[in-house]
Amino acid sequence: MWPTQRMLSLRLTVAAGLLAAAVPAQLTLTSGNLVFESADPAVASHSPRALDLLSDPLQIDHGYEHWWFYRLAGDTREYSLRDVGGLGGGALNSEHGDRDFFDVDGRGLLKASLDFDAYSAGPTSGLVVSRLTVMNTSAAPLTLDTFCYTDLDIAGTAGDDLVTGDGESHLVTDSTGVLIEVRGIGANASQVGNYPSVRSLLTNAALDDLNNTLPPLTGDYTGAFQWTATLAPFEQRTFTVLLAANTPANVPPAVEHYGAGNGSHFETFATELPLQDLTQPRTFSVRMKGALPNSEYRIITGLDPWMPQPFVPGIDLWVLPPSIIAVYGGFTDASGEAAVTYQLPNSAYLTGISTYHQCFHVDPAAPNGFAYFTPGMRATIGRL
Ligand SMILES: [Ca+2]
Ligand SMILES: [Ca+2]
Ligand SMILES: [Ca+2]
Repeated sequence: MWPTQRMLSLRLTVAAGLLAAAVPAQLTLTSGNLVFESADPAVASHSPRALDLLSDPLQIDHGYEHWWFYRLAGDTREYSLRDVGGLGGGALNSEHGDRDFFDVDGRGLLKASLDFDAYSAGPTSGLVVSRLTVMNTSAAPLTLDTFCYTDLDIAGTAGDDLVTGDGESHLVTDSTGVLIEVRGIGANASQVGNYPSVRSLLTNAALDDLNNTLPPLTGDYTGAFQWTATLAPFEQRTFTVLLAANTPANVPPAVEHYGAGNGSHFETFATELPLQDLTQPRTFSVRMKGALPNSEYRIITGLDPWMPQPFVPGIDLWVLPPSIIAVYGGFTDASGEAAVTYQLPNSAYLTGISTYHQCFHVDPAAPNGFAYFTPGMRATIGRL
């Protein structure tokens, strides 16, 4: 009895260790003096996750909480993105980490990827990009509201912060002069308020929309942005919030998904943003996952997006055909993945240019009988 029990206990301990190792307690990204930390998604709680945001040699924490929420048409409250329905991801390198929610809340309707990128812009400045990409994995259109909540306490002190800005930009500072912008790109609504007014809206059991109470605000800054979108089956959309510390971030790097594929398993993605960095060589990889192992694939890159037309029957092209500048292909690896990596030349003239990408792989089981295709992915070369 005893050895068996002991072995079982050991195996359970090892299994628990492996599970714990799969998703660390928190995600930590560093770039120069910029440090970004986001606590684990919760299993039960709808509370926003703890945020650490440090940006200068003094290494003082200006962050308190930051997280994403959603509500589908028909829901009677907002939900935090939680560890329910399968969770993956982690820190892939010092500047990029992600959280993959395989089946959000186990509802069989949505999958989501939360990507964080941290880039130093100087000894006292840097940019964190927090972007949520969702896909409608169901066979019917879904109307979705997404919310991004942030609580900053500039210089580690709450209650003395001064907020200016508008419905897409909250500029938060205090007497120390540290300035952090929270920018909700393309947000449909916004709200600022003293803790915990906005937080309560997103975490309580009632349905709430942000009411466009905008800056100025003095006190304990909290703020949120809201986007409303209807997604067709297999359509993917990206929502982006920037945390810009002591930098104007006039041309931020960006990766945004658009359009729809012909299945929910096959995706294109990026694990770094295209950054024009004159201090070091940078690359940008267009990646694909979820394809068949060892299957023939193509990755296309163009300079303009396209609304699909009946050009190739059974394929929706999300890149304008005459704008295509590169077609890369081969066979996927044993995991059904592939990637093409571009060098970003050391030229400021590329700043602000967007490229458009889409992936394909051969599979006779696809709805069209020959291939799966992904939604489109737009990448904009930024500079800090
Ligand atoms: Ca303060
Ligand atoms: Ca609510
Ligand atoms: Ca605050």
